[in-house]
Amino acid sequence: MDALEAFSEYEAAAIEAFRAATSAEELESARVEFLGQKKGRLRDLQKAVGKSKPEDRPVVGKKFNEVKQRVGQLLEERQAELDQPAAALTAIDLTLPGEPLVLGRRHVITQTIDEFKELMGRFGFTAVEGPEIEDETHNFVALNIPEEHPARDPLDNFYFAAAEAAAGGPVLLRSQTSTVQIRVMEQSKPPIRIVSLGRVYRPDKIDDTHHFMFHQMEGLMVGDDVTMAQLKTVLSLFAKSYLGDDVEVRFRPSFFPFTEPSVEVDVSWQGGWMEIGGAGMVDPNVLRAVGYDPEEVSGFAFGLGIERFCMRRHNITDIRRFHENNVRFLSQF
Ligand code: FA5
Repeated sequence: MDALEAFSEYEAAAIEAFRAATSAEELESARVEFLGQKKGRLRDLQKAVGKSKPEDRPVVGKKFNEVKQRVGQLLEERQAELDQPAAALTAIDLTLPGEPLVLGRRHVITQTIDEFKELMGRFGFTAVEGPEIEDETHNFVALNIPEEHPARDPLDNFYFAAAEAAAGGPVLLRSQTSTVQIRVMEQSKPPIRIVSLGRVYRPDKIDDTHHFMFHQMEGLMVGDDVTMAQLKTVLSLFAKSYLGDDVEVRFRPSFFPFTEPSVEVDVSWQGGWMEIGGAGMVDPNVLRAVGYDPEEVSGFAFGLGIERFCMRRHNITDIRRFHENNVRFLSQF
């Protein structure tokens, strides 16, 4: 085989080997084989040039340089291809729309809670927290709810039978945020102006406006001369601030063991009224239970249904929507 024939065979083999290389490592070993300086095919070709007839040598030498250069260039091209693989580029269709980035958001009830805290903060009420698992003292006894009262019926509450022995008495999921009134008054002296927002639990039958787990905002103001007129003003202003100036607020005489007198609060909705909470003047028995003197201080308290307010504001007609985790529903708020 003469030198020129060896050149073309070398070039063809190099093309084949470069093409077959699919990684940087494979291409590197092909480079060593075809373009390595110390050993490999190039050295053999060089020897072939040396062995050619002296009169042919200039032509053969020129061809050798040409083929060496071409193979060097082919190597570079393949290197560039492997750096940015053509296969991967065709596998991605750049004209397809991208995957949308869905951002999470706070639940509408959480948003409502934050807004309530903000509004009540402007009236001078500080937000405090209380536990969701309670004893009977805070959920009933200190709130003037006697043993035989129907609100204490085991069927109307979620009691933890198993925890009773360890806790040294009955333990239940709180059925109202009024528990926090007691906890705050036990720990501090008047004047008091707090709100407490959180979950409460009752085995109520679920319908459009009732759930077994819902949220309340409790409010408590105690001081030298706190009056029913102040209570009605705060609640009316709060309802109008959150629901709009055109909302009507109605107070109906009612009864709660821990307030006297007591009212139920309704707001106008869809041509009728929606009950949104209970309220009243803190009962002297409750003040006494926490060591206050009812001759010295008076107070008002209220408990509002947060879901009910939120439904009224956003025209949500079914309380179950809050718990279904339907992204299309939740992403509206
Ligand atoms: C109470 O829970 C009293 N603790 C309120 C109170 C506080 C009165 C302080 C006086 C002083 P009531 O059971 O009515 O009251 O509940 C208050 C509000 O919670 C209701 O008006 C309603 O808006 C809401 N609510 C009651 N039950 C449910 C339920 N199952 N699902 C959703 N919201 C409810």
